[in-house]
Amino acid sequence: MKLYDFAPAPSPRRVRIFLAEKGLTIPTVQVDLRAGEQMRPEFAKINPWRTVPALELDDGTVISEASACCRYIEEIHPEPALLGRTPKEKAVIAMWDHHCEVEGFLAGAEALRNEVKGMSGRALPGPVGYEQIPALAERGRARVRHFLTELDERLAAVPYVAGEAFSIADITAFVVVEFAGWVKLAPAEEAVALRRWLDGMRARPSAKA
Ligand SMILES: N[C@@H](CCC(=O)N[C@@H](CS)C(=O)NCC(=O)O)C(=O)O
Repeated sequence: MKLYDFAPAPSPRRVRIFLAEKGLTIPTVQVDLRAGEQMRPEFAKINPWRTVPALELDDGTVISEASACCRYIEEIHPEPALLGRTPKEKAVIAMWDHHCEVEGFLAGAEALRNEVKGMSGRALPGPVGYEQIPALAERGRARVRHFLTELDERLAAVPYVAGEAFSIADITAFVVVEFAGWVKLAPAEEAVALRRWLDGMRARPSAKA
């Protein structure tokens, strides 16, 4: 098994943190997104969606999408359980993880990719070169602000994003909060619960992944 990765990018970081929480180390292949290596025909053969992470199994199967990579890893290394154990836990964790991905991560990507000059003609990842829409950058920023407020409210009520136990939803939310810094958005001073949780996340050894 090997991971197609790009160290500075947030999506593969979700998988790296997940692996670290499992105590696993696997070989990685760096795909330099800044140099456009994801667009090379060699990589297109591995992942036609031209994104990282992509997990290549020993039989040649390639699993793209960070959440799917994590699902596979959980299935083959169930401990510690990060996707839940009971039907209820699994569904609640999946709900929060998906919410953090769609309302947090994709909002951040919307802000960044529609704003940064270097991403002109790259407003969405993938093989199609979509142009930037500046209004979407504004909307993305508003969505990230809302997400951070909502996350603070959630973490004022429960210790971890999906409830009582650490899970993949914390990993996704953590990557989102750090990614928000790329568009100069951070938890507000008064977001005490979010800041406390963030300190805990940063103190975990997996945060270095
Ligand atoms: N939904 C995908 C998103 C992957 C994604 O957007 N990856 C970015 C890096 S964070 C990428 O590969 N970008 C390539 C590009 O911008 O051309 C996942 O969760 O894996």
